[in-house]
Amino acid sequence: MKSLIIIPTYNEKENIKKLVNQVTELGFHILVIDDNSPDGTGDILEKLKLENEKINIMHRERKLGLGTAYIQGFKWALKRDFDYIFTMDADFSHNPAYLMGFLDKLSESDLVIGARYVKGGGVVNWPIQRKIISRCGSFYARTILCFPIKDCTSGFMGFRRKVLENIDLDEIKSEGYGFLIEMKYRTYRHGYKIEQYPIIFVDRLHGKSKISKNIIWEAIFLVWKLKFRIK
Ligand SMILES: Nc1nc2c(ncn2[C@@H]2O[C@H](COP(=O)(O)OP(=O)(O)OP(=O)(O)O)[C@@H](O)[C@H]2O)c(=O)[nH]1
Ligand SMILES: [Mg+2]
Repeated sequence: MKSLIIIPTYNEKENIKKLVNQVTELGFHILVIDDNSPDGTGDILEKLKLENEKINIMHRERKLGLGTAYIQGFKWALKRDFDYIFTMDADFSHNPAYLMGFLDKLSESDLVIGARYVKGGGVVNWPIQRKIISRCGSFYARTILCFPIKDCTSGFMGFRRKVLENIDLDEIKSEGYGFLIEMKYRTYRHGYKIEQYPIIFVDRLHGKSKISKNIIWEAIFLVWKLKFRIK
């Protein structure tokens, strides 16, 4: 069984080397999708790749967003022989140590979600406002879409290949949090088995957050679109 970890990056020079080393040492292949980071993340990756054959890099011309990065990454993985495909942030909010547990759960489920808002999960170092927005966002999406997912905006996920083969990736146009909700909802509507795996999410120690207010608004409207469009 072969697994690929897809990691989108934009200005992650403080994190990328350590992260890539930790993930590949666990035996995983990695695809980093870098949007021409002005801080030179792409160059650091090219150097690392010379010594590590598990590293793959996709360079994009400019900052094109998390959603399109993942869609391109999924398509790249499906052209190759990967059985399990994971999504993960580069900023160590998603601890690579959980990947083995995800993999274990994927033997009996189709999607594993690293979930903060289940028993055993949690968030460390976020200000109270951010905690409230995130929890309310998940509650809002779960209620409107009537689906039993506790952490709808988690970006730490593991998919069985067949899920990505059967979701129409070209139909997905959402970004940021909207994209993360949409992937979970489409997987659920297809009837796939979803496992919520408790994780402790730690706020980034290095580098800056790239999320914007627009992305929160987009997610608020998207939930209604998904409710009426996806049967
Ligand atoms: N390729 C690419 N990667 C991106 C883009 N925007 C964000 N990322 C990466 O996506 C991941 C998540 O972005 P973050 O800024 O950490 O977003 P977040 O985790 O919601 O916000 P923080 O909690 O503040 O870190 C990180 O690995 C970023 O480097 C983008 O436009 N293109
Ligand atoms: Mg982050």
